[in-house]
Amino acid sequence: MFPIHRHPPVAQALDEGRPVVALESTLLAHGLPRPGNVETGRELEDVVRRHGATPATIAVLDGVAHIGLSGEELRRICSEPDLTKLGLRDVPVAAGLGRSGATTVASTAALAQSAGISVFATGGLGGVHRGARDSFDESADLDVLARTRIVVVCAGVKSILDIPATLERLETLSVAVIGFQTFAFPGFYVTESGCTVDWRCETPEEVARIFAAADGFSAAALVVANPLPVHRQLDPALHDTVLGYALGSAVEAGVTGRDVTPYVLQRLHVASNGLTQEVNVDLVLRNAALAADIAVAYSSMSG
Ligand code: PSU
Ligand code: MN
Repeated sequence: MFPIHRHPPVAQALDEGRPVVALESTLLAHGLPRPGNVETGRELEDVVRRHGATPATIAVLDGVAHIGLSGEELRRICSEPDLTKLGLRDVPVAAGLGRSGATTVASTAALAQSAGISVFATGGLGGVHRGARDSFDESADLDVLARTRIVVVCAGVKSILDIPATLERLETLSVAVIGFQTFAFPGFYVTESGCTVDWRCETPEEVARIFAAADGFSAAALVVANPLPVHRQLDPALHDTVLGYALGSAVEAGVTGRDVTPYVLQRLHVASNGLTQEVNVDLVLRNAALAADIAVAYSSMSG
């Protein structure tokens, strides 16, 4: 049997039908530099609590999938050397071998759903990489979202990707994408990606109603795109400059597979003197707050 452990406060909240928000660990372990990532992990959990929900940071420790982490376990995920990045296909392998790792959007969403959690916050989804026509590099996030019933709050998809192609794939996969108070699809570090979405909604209650309406009909995720306000985005000109450099340096270094995204994010943090990191933390915290509001609205509807 697949080994899964529910952190006691999370188990209690789920059993009592109280709102819970899943948080992923790859963005902490592989997307943000150490040692500040631990602080971000704690802040994410705090913001979810302040908005009335119970946080469940998800990771695999010594072969056991953890739904919610203790303070010590969170520290471990943020500091263990050479911690593995676990996509969905890697999770049973790590479980069978007794290994540890951080979970991506794909594996976190799947684990959250299996634990009965309905709302999940991340930074930016994975998607179709630039040059995917040759490399075939498309994040497993997309395929898993097509068959995982969960609300995912994000600031769009990471701007290192081919954003129009990613939106096309989400349409093909029948994953609904809704702008939160906007029709402009966000560009992760920047408020607008230049792409638009077909639907917008204005309140957490509306998101909860949409998710509830899909019950028994759609098995796919509902993606809620929550842009940064303009005054908090990364300067778009700086964004384009550092992104060009970071993508070029990944090609030069010959990075492939699951290392691409962490490598490019790390190059961005260095090239921008830490500005991309600050913006990344800011947007994830905002997504966690909105996710908690949605979880509260959804649980008061279903309860
Ligand atoms: N959001 C962030 N930072 C990240 C990620 C999301 O703000 O590092 C991670 C997520 O875990 C996502 C992963 O699933 O990047 C995508 O990796 P890949 O492109 O290899 O599928
Ligand atoms: Mn990939």
